[in-house]
Amino acid sequence: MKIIKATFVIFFFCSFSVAYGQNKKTSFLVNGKCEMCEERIEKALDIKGVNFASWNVETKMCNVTFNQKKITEKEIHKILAEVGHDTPLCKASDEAYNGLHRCCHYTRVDSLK
Ligand SMILES: [Cu+2]
Repeated sequence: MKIIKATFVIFFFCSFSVAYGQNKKTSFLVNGKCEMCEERIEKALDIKGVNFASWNVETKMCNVTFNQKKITEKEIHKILAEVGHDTPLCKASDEAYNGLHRCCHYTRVDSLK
């Protein structure tokens, strides 16, 4: 009976750590300007594999928790570039940037090219 109990406890902890290990918390810069950008960024990351996404209009930092089995960090950067926002890993196309609302035209940094 003790062995069964011990096995169960070990199994429980193993499955817990595996599930926990798949989730990664990260924070990176996303260029943007206003609350409309915040909405666009957070909406773009409302996808499978991303558990949490929040962008701060003042710090321009995006906090993301995602499932590494379902999506990679690079893919997240790519998605943000596709909706027009430069990140340190992925630059938005001129087309995507120009498609943004006038008030969202943030200053592009050359180092992000
Ligand atoms: Cu904006």
